[in-house]
Amino acid sequence: AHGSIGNKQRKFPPDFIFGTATASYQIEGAWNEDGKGENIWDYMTHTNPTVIRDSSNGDIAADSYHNYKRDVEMMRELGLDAYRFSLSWARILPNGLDNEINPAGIEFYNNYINEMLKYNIEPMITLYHWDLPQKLQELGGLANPFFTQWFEAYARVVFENFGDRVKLFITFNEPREICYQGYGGDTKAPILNSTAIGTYLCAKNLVVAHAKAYHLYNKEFKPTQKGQCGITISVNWFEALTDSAEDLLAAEIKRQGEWGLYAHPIFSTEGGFPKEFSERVAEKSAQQGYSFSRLPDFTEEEKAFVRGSSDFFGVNHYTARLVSATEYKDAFPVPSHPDDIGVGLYAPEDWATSASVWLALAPNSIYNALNHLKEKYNNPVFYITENGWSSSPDSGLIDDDRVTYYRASMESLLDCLDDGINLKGYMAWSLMDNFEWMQGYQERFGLYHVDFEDPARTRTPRKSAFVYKHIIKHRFVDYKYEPKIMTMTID
Ligand code: PNW
Repeated sequence: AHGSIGNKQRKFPPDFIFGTATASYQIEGAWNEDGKGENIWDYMTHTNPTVIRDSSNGDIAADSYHNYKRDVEMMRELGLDAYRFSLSWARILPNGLDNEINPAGIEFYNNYINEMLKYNIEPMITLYHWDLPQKLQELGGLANPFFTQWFEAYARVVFENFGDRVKLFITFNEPREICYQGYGGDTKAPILNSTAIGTYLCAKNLVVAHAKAYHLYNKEFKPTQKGQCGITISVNWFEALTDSAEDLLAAEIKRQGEWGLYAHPIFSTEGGFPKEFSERVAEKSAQQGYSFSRLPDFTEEEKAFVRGSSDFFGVNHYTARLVSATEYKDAFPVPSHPDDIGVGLYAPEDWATSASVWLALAPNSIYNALNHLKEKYNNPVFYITENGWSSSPDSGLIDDDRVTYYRASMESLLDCLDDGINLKGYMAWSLMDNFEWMQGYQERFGLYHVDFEDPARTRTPRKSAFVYKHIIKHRFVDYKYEPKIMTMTID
């Protein structure tokens, strides 16, 4: 269904929201200024710098703490309807708990929000994009069941201070990356490497914490503030390599184990962790000599509390894989989360590759993922809250591969809209180059290039910025459009 159907040019409806996304630790810098507390990324990069590919950190990053007006100017240049960004928990609550609120942190976000609103740019706030206050990590972080209380207390401070002007709240960014990479593995802070246990404790506490924040908003704030509160889950598309029953089941188990763990408790009608995956972990746990399943249970009360606790489904979507039941599965340590899933993955060679090993351009994968979620969870309101392409630091401003990727994404979005998927908006990752976690500054996702050698952190639009701007303005994908003189203006 790609391209225009017949002669009819496919257009985005006027109320479709286009934006870009960023995250606090990746852009803000000012890691110890004006009363901000230490978070797990500050702690990890300072105590263990070599875990980052170029031994860098987010101490300064894109220095958005001091450049926020320039950030908003870039949003205006692009003609954005919305901007998704995250709050640094430790900038607001230096020790993580609400007995001590940092007024300078509140002021910074007020300034950022007010600057956006001045130009009709709708702020979309993520409460948690991976930068947990270090004090709370020392108590176990998301593996401690009291995390749910700490998060609720933080959420209250956020709704109280910003909810009069901010109408779109996202509790968590990417539970899978938090739990699987940070608690299960060593590819995100706090690098706990507790694959068989930590991943699942985190998963359960995270969805309950999300639901607590949701219910708090719903009961105490929504009646007057009238906004929406949801969650963002990374949903890459996983499709069976062949039509064999084994491969079809493998693909379903992969989907359940990757994002179903977080989506099913919240968006399904039955609630709780996904059935086949839960049974598999319970069985393996028994074989492995545990007297309990490594995947915790929900009580019926918890299930009911979590079920339906989201006003929308935020999807971060980047790529896809083909899934096979037989290949590679014995390569994983036992017990481990990848062994619990136990499948092989392929990316066909004709999918264009980016600067990130995990990111290839898969055909129509936004549509494939959303169409699956629509069927499974009864067509909730969707936002694509991230989608983007990486290039190497020296790749310059003419980013034709990124332009190709974004145009393909736009066609996929239009397929979603044609098919009645309840998709309301799209946030490109990212507004500008930033600290790409374990990859440091070696993978760039920005529509704007950032010069990290320059103390001013000068931002310069790439070709993709002009193309995205053109799409937002004209509401369709114009393949004839070629920005010639790359001078940015505010229209
Ligand atoms: C996202 N995958 O993470 C994060 O939310 C951003 O902070 C990050 O900068 C961006 O993607 C680019 O990496 C993901 O394996 C990382 O498919 C990996 C995947 C998905 C999302």
